[in-house]
Amino acid sequence: MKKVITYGTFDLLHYGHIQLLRRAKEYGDYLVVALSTDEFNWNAKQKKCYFSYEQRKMLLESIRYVDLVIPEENWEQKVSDVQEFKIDTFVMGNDWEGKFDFLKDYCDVVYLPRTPEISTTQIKKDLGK
Ligand code: C2G
Repeated sequence: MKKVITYGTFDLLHYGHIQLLRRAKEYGDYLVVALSTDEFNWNAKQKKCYFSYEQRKMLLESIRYVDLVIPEENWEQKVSDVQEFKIDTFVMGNDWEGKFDFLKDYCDVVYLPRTPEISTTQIKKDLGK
């Protein structure tokens, strides 16, 4: 069984996220999503999520491409995640191009083109109008 992992906040889940998850799943049979906790989002990414971790986790678990959701609590857990879950391929959107190449010692690393024109920031801006 080929296993894939990806990481993210996935707040205000939108079709760009779904496109990423759909393409990530094409690299294997089992997709693990490491979902940023509320604390990690705030402390490490200065992101204040609209939906809580539990709400974002429930949303992700309802997506057909997703097989398991685990918490992302820090920047350092990726190597141990890849080893613990016997991951074959790590996938991220290409806004992270090159940032996780250190994982190439442990698994394949794939950066996929982001879905243009949609982002949580854009949604919030448009709704604020
Ligand atoms: N994404 C995308 N197209 C968009 C928006 C997002 O392909 N229009 C992808 C991102 O590239 C990322 C994933 O969807 O691979 C999740 O996006 P975010 O929730 O914004 O993730 P981020 O905050 O970048 O967290 O350790 C890694 C971090 O946790 C990634």
